[in-house]
Amino acid sequence: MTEALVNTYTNTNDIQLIRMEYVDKTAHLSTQPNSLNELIDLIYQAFATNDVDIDYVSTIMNNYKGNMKEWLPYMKFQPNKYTRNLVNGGNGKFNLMILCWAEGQGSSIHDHTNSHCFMKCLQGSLIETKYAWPNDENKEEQMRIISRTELKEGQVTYINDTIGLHRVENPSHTDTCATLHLYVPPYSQCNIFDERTGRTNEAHVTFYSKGGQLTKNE
Ligand code: 2CO
Ligand code: FE2
Repeated sequence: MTEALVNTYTNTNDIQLIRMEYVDKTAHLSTQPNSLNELIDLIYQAFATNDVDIDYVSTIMNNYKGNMKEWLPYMKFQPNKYTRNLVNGGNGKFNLMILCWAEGQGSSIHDHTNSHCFMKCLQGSLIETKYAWPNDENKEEQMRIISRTELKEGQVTYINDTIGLHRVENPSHTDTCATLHLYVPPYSQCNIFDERTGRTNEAHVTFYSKGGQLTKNE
């Protein structure tokens, strides 16, 4: 599954051929990262070209187990809002980050600014609610839920704007949650939506820390 397939090729044989090419492009790469650094190396190699092989990236995110010691520099919880902590800026091609959700914290309903979004639950569990895009921006309507899924420890999910919008929440009142997110390409602005009306607003997304160092929330 690659982005480049969508519009350029319409003939089934072409699609088959191109798909094989993409399989070849990642075929030499390991699918088993044994550390966070190995995962980062593989992501860099997977994005050596501008193609995004969604299956391959999901596989390595899924196979990465890691441990708390590797995540600790990025595990920073705040009482008022979930925090976004940059692990690696991917030379401008991607952003890998750890999001820390304190008890009961959640996001607004949002899009991903035409980026690919991979998300893995490292610790705890999350609820992901997917929504359809509002039909008519002039008509105020309750937003339609497409699915509501629990993302358990170790699991990976993927979303982009074609699939829809989502809200992510830590439903637990006793446990925190940490997730690993990969956005390709990186983005600093997204749209947030009001569930009851579908009304939208632009939001700037910020990092609470970068490389383990607190930022002043740019
Ligand atoms: N997209 C949200 C963010 O980057 C988190 S929800 O998972 O994609 O803040
Ligand atoms: Fe998101």
